[in-house]
Amino acid sequence: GGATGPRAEARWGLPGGPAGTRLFASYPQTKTYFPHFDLRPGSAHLRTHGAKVAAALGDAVKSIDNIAGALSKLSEMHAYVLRVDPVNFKLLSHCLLVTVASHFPADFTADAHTAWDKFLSIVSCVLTEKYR
Ligand code: ZNH
Repeated sequence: GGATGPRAEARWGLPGGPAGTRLFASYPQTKTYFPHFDLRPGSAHLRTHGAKVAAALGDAVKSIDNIAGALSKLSEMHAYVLRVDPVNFKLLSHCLLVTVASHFPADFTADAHTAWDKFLSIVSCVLTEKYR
């Protein structure tokens, strides 16, 4: 991507915490995966976990030609241990997109939108492919 495509955000630090806050506020059913977390906006759990998710997305960007390889451990974990319903990946991707757009409104061009959408679709595919 361009000015605010996935590559740029990986450098600046993706706002993973705020995306999680949006996820749990807009789609409360997703909270059932985190009964052991304090999910109030800005909580330490949200910030720590958001940073982990953002770091994984950064790894995916660094291995943009082999995202499946970069995320294979996480793919197994989400399929076999966490058992997250694949539907939720669409919801999180949407929240990530909205978060990036609202943090970087001027840079969120149609091209940046397209790049993010494509990138998050690939990541979601990789993280859910072991279910099948
Ligand atoms: Zn997830 C975890 C990433 C989506 C749920 N994840 C996780 C981690 C990471 C991630 C990195 C950490 C790991 C370790 O620690 O080793 N994710 C991710 C990504 C994505 C995701 C990149 C996309 C984009 N997840 C998701 C969803 C859900 C989830 C959608 C639901 C809703 N995860 C989860 C859980 C966990 C995780 C539950 C665990 C947590 C704890 O800590 O406990």
